[in-house]
Amino acid sequence: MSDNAHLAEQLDLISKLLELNGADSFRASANARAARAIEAWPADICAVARDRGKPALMEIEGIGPKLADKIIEYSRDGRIKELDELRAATPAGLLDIMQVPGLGPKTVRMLWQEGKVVDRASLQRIIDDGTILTLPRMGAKAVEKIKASLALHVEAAQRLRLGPAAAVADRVLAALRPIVGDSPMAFAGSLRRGKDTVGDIDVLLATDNATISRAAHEAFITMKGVTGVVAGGSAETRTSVQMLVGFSSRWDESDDSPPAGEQAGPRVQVDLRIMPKASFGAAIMYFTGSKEHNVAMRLRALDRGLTLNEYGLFPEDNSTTEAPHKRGIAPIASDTEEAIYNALGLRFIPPELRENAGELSAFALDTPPASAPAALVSLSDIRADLHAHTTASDGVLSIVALATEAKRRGFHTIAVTDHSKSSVIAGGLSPERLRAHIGAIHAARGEIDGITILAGSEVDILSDGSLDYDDDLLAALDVVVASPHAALTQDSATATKRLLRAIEHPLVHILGHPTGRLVLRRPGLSPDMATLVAAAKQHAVALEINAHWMRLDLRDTHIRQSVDAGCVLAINCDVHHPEDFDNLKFGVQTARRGWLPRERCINTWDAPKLHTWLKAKR
Ligand code: DGT
Ligand code: CA
Ligand code: CA
Ligand code: ZN
Repeated sequence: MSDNAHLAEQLDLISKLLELNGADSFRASANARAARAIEAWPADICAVARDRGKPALMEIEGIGPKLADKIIEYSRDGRIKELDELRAATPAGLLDIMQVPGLGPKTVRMLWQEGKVVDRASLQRIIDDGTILTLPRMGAKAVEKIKASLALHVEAAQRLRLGPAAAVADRVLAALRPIVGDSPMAFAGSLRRGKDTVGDIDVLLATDNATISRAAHEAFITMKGVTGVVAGGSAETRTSVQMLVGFSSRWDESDDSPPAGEQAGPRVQVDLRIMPKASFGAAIMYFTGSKEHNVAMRLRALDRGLTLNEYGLFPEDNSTTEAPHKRGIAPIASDTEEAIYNALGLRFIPPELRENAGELSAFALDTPPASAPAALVSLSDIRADLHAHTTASDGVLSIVALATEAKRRGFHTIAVTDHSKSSVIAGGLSPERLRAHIGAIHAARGEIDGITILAGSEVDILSDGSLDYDDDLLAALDVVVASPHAALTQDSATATKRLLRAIEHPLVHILGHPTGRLVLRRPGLSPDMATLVAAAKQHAVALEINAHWMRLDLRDTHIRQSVDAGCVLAINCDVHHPEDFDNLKFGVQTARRGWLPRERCINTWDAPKLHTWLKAKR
């Protein structure tokens, strides 16, 4: 973390603690304002303090004499005494509660003063016994929100988002690959199923070679980033370690490369299981899960007089003492998942579908081809991205650089959709700037060929469902993505009306990240999905699956509802940075979890079909 970011964080905390302790609000907001100024300051603020002193600091908008003194103190001592004192004067449990999103200092102060809350346990107590409802401003709805935030906060401490988890798994496989040669190795569990969060990472290695097995075990527990070996399990075939997540991202509050020698930051457990080569298929099937899918599979085997476990599918077995593989009984199928599914009368079931949500009957071999599910969307099917930002708003790429990157990735179409005027922090465009931007997009078409650059906008859906630009301006765009960004705590009925209005707007093509949720951070809107998907179908609006692992919005269950209702969907990367295109795989996995067929995903269509679909609304 840069000094500016760290200092800004400290001042923000001072502001919050002042408010929590009932200091006058002017003092609190002066600290918060300074924090924002410092965060946005393009150069090292401590260098300004050291080299040019107090007068130079006070020239910065938002920094007065008292704040300038604090900055000087920080640049000299690396700390601020006022913060130490405030911390000492505040119950530690309240500092913890303030970390919960949605619980601001004002609310926490009231809970403390009026409800005698001092930590999470006492907060939970007054929620459980209902006394919280007797406190000022604590109606049933407000309490529901606090409950949801608390649950999310607890979950966030125990689970990891898909993107960082996949990066850890890739690092683990890369570390082991040179040691295990061409032995089969893969990750399994919820990560392979593409769930939006994972509890731990399961890695499987198949080898019959004791030397490789020992070396892999040794390399695994000494990998870079390992902070501890978890006890338990027979060491050679099952090992668990704690590993630093160490993943840098513009979304994560934590900077991940901890200073040398310091082992800070979030961790995740990684399990390594080493299996005999002959049972790799059975093992990866078992450890991919889900548990519910496994149970259903085992019952299907039993129905056929067979036994299924992580070593294989075995003939009828009446022994209660020892598993069949231990008694030298040969499996019917074990080396590949496909062989096992086939032996149980099933076609191969993609991992993303293994949730015991109808996949066994849908993939039965005796299902007539006409009623078998259509081919699911896959990564290589995606040929277009319809939601991307440039330097005109909050992206880092120019129009041409964005198009060049999209072309390099094999896309035939890229839509430039910068933010609209109400997204002030994201640099949203005024109508005049958007008109000029459309001109710039048209001009960029002359600078690169082999890809279609569409002029678009990610237009804000305001809290009442109206859009952030006039219709005549929207009509000048090739593509309109309408997204909610503010007022994301609206109640369900209001949110439904709001989003419905955007869907019914004749110039809107795509409903962008429809709920605005952030995984493990913010619940977002909870509209009535049945109403929305019916309207989206009727008005031919594509619902977006935002592929960023922080969003994955729509989520899997919503996607399935949309698919069942006959909607088309879009999978978009919401690119701000060139690497954001890499998130596409998470969007596709989420789409597959929602059973999205290829032809119902507009990003898979060829250029003429996609462009015709877009023009139908112009
Ligand atoms: P997670 O880690 O909480 O995100 O979820 P999973 O699905 O990765 O679960 P995990 O890591 O506990 O176990 C990996 C897989 O191993 C799981 O998906 C299915 C299988 N498995 C684990 N425990 C059991 C069990 O008690 N019964 C059955 N049938 N399968 C299990
Ligand atoms: Ca797992
Ligand atoms: Ca596990
Ligand atoms: Zn957006």
